[in-house]
Amino acid sequence: MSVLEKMTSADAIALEDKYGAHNYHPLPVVLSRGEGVYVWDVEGKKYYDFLSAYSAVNQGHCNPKIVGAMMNQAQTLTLTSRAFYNDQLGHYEEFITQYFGFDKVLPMNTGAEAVETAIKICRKWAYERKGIDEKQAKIVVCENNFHGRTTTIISFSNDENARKNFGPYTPGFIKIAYDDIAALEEVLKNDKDIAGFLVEPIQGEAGVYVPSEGYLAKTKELCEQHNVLFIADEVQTGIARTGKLLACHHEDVQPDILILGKALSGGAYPVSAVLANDEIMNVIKPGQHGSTFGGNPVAAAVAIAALEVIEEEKLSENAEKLGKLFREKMNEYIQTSNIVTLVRGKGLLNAIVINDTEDSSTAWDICIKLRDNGLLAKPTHGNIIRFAPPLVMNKEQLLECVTIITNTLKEFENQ
Ligand code: IF1
Repeated sequence: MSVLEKMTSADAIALEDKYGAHNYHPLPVVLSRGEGVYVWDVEGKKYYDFLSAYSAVNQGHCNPKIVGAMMNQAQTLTLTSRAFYNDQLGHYEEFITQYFGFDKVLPMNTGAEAVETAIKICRKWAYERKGIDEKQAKIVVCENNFHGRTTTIISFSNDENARKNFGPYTPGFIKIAYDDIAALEEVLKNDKDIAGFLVEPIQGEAGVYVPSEGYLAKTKELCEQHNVLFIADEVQTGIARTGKLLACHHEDVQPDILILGKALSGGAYPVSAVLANDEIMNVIKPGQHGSTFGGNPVAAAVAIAALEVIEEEKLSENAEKLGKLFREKMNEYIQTSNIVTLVRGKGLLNAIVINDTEDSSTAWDICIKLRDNGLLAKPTHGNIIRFAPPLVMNKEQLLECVTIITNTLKEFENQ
């Protein structure tokens, strides 16, 4: 194809199919531009983005303040490695620790790296502060968790597709049912080697499962009683997505270890972070953990801008308000629907359950139709469709999206 010919969606898909690993099955749409709540495909068709890159683009596509901070730093100093200091990192560390209320931050790049970092810190704290015997520390996790794709993380996944034939698996994890306080209490009472409890405040990938009111507060309390670290994975639920700065804040819970990613950069750059207080974070000494890009000057500048946007544009409040409106409108529709059984979520992290079997293609077919009608979303597992627009959406845009969604669903009624 000559460089003068404009690439079509089909060309782009064919190139990825031929030269790219087949580790995804994307919805057939090829995006070339994003701005705020909108994205455009290579043919120029405009869509509402109702996935936000899995809640990484909370501040809207190509947010001017975030991109401006990135461009400014990128033409000044991009990477020094941590072999030397740089003039952005200390300022960022002070900013983010005060923003979330912790003594220290360990800067990383991806969510999975931050989860791995939290696991390492928790284990080291268990041996050097709690006094658990070396190599005996265990971390409690929940059934149907999603914390990333590294070998250790998929070792404690129960999603066969995510873990099959990637063994041998990392030991030291105990799985319990999500939203089951008694199950956690049972483990903590009977096993002296528990170092931490790693939990998503809302299980995103599993299908946006919101735990019972009080679950986070009660499990945090149990962890305190048993000297176990409460580790909140807010990679997807954090940064205003659920209507509070952190999903833990709905129950006034301050985690012992906080994991952030995705919207920490507004989707402009890979930035993740692990936050904790000194008595936990100070178990890490020089040379014991790190990464080439962790804490780089561009990440520092981008993350400050991304967090400032959350505050300046009151995106937590907007997510809370529009999320309630979304669920209210969807519930009105569901009263008369035979294709949707329920809507659930918090803030602007929501999902609908399609009235069909898990292995049916109905949810996928609905997302294809939503695409044709100008809105992009994707099923999570089987018959569940996640809806997560950028938090900069306004009421008129949300109501237009509700109309697109309900009109599309009506095409599948009584089929
Ligand atoms: C994929 C899922 C969402 C996460 C939580 C850690 C990570 C994620 C709670 C790791 C990442 C992404 C990964 C991406 C799709 C997306 C996802 F479907 F995989 F599960 F959002 F629900 N903790 N989630 O949600 O962060 O290393 O990706 O930066 O792998 O397909 P990461």
